[in-house]
Formats: sequence, structure tokens, C-alpha cells
Amino acid sequence: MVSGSELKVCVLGLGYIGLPTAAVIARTGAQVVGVDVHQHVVDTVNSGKVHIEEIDLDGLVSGVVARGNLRASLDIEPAEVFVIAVPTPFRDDHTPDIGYVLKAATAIATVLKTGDVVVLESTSPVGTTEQVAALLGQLRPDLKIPGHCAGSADVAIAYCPERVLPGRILVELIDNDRVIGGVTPRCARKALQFYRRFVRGACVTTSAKAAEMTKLSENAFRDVNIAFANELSMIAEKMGVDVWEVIRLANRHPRVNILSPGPGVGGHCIAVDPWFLVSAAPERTPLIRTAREVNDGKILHVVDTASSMIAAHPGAKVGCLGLAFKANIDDFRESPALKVARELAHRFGDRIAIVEPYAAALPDAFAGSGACLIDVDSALEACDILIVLVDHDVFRSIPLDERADKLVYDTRGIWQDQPRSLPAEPLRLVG
Ligand code: SAJ
Repeated sequence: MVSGSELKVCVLGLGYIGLPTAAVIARTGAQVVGVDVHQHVVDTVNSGKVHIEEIDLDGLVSGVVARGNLRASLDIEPAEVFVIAVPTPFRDDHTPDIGYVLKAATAIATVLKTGDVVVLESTSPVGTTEQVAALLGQLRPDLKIPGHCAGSADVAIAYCPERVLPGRILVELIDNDRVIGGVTPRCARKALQFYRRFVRGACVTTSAKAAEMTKLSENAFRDVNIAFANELSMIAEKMGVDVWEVIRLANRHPRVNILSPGPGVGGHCIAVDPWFLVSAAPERTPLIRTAREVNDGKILHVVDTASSMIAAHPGAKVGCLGLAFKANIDDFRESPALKVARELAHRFGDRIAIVEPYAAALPDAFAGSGACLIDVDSALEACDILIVLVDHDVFRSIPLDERADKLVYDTRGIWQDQPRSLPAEPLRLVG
């Protein structure tokens, strides 16, 4: 592979993963072209700016664009390495849609040449990288494609899942270990050379299929464990027990580490990826499917609990704290907080005020509901009921004396000093 500043890399998809990845590679001195289908994304990046919020990304992008190491384009260009970082959504029936990956591979086929490396980073169902190889083979019969030829192939094709946590993307892109799965062992070794340019963590090689399943297993593991915490929270609520105290105490056991309950699980990864495993083996995934159902069910449980609380206090003004899918970010994708707040807004109209410091205006989902967007201080003055949906630092730091007189439903456990507002359900004694 070409070294130093001569290496040319094409990153397809300039989203939450593609743009930081492109910028980090550009910082190594490589010539990087970021390809995106949205003109405004291309224009924003070319002006040295960013269209997504991520710590330190703006400074990095403006630096590498100014130095001429990163530019964006609507069109694919020849390069030595192609990194695919496009979305892989799921359809209404929970089956994965790899259409954007196949579209990216089709574009790559138009410029692919001997010696090139193609790496898929998008979270994908097991077997997708092999499908990419098969497609490239069909579109480029003049090239020897790995897995589809005898002897050494002309190009290398591999899967290397991103594993970064929003809010820590630039740190984790470099420090996290990477799993690099080749369509053949030689493909994995070629891709490894590329990742070693910018990854400080260990890079471990394996097959493409094992790497694909590893990624899905990581997110399904987290979903299952959060589901356990969410189930505990609903049991504890029924019993009138403080679930946060129970978890704190249980976690004193040396081999117990229970995660945190919340209003459900959101984001574009953990709420989505487990379905890729379920749809691949529906009859063998009762646990993973149930975890998804428990976490989605928690959203409905929070809507019902909050609705009963609001209905029991006619005329009370309600503040819903947070819309983001998790703390301190501006990402509302698949957000349980947004789903709860939207439902309450449509049920209770102008009694509902939304507090979200990361939103400039209420999302379209609230149109016609009568709910309004207000700041934290106005909510503390105007609201009688507070429903904590996101653990943003700005909410966490509100002292007890500013909220002691409120009725609180704290789905994130950020105010454990709050006097209890939810009544325990009456225990029914059996027998
Ligand atoms: N959540 C809880 N309780 C917890 C932890 C999280 O309710 O104890 C909720 C969050 O509030 C949020 C959701 O889960 O709604 C997901 O948040 P997260 O912080 O667990 O994960 P993501 O979606 O931001 O990023 C995950 C990460 N995967 C794992 O931790 C296994 C990240 O490393 C992946 O790169 C990312 O998915 C991805 O892109 O796949």
C-alpha cells in the first residue's frame, strides 16, 4: 500500500462515523475525499465546517480541510482505499436494508483497480461483506475478486466495524481495539496495514463474517443488559422500592454489574442492531428479541405512568426534561425521550412544556400538539410536575431546593435525593 501523504482514501458517507473517520485519516497526511449524496453536507465540509455536533470535530475538520488533506464531493473518485460508512436501517418488519451499502459498492466498482482495498464499516447483517464482494465481481469481471477467484486476488475486501461512542468519537476512533475481518486472510492483512496508520488500539484480524457478528453481538449484549435494568425498574416501581438503591447495592457484589434503567433504549445502533441477529435466526433468538421488546415496552410504560400522574393533577403544568437519545448530545434518532414527550404532548397539549437545551426548536413531531419549548429556568418556575427523560448534566445539576416542591417522575435516576412522588402499587396478597 502507498505510504505517507501519497495514500488516497475515499470515505463513502459523511455522517456520524464517516466524517470523523475521514478527518482522522486526513490528519495522518493522506489525501481524503469524503463522498456524500447530500449537497449541503459536501458544501459544509468543503467550507471547513461540520454538520454534526461532536466534541473537537469542528477544529479537526477545519484544520484538515485548510491543509488540503480533506475535501468532499458528490462523486466517487479513484483511490487506493475505500471506506464505506453509509446507513444500514431496518425496514418496518425489522429486516435489515443494506441498499445503501450495495449502492456504495456499485459506485466503487466504477473506479476500482488492482491493488485497492475496500473496507465496510457500516453495521451490517452477517454475510454483507461477502455480498459486496459478489457484487464487485459481477460489475468488474476484469478484476480477480477475493472469494471469487483462484490464486491471489487483485483487490482486498474486508469488514471493520466502527465501535465509537457518540460524544467520544475522536478519542475512541484512535484508542479502541479494532476487529478486522477479511473475505480472505490476505484481505484482512491488507486492511490491517491501513488501520495501523491511525489506530492506537490493538487491531485483531478474523473473517468478515465473524467481524460482522462481533459487532452485532456487542450491541445486542448492551441491549439485553439494559433490558434487565429496565425490567428491574418496573418491578421496583410496583413494589415501592428505589431501583437505583437496589442496583447500587447489587453492584457491590464483585461479579454483578447492572446497567442503568431509563425511559427505553434509543440511538441508531443499540435499538436497531439486535434486530439484525433476530431476523437472521428468528427461531434461535428469543432472548435478544425479548430484550428489544422489554426496552421498547419501557417507553410505553413511561408514557402510561406519566399520563396517570398528569391526569391525577388536573391543570398542573408539566415539564418534560430532554428529547435526546442520551445525555449531553444533540442526537434525537430513535430517542425514547422524544417518543414519550411527543405522546404526552399529543395527549395533554399546552399543559406540556419541553426542555431541551440541545434543540433550537421543537421537532416536527410536536406540530399541532400545543406543547412549547422552554428553558430550564422557566420550567422550574412554571411547572408543577417534572418528568426527567434525559440525564443531561444541566438537569443533573439542579439542586434539591429548586425542585423540592415539584412532583417528579425521574426515569434516569439523576435526582436520588428527591422526595418520592410515585405511589407504589398496592400489593395483592395471594392465597
Ligand atoms: N442506556 C441506558 N442505560 C445504560 C446505558 C445506556 O438506558 O446503562 C441507553 C442510552 O440512554 C441510549 C441507549 O441506551 O438511549 C444507547 O446508548 P449507549 O451509550 O449505550 O450507546 P450508543 O448507541 O451511543 O453507542 C453504542 C456503543 N456500543 C456499545 O457500547 C456496545 C458504541 O460503542 C457503538 O459504536 C455504537 O453503539 C454503534 O455505532 O454501534
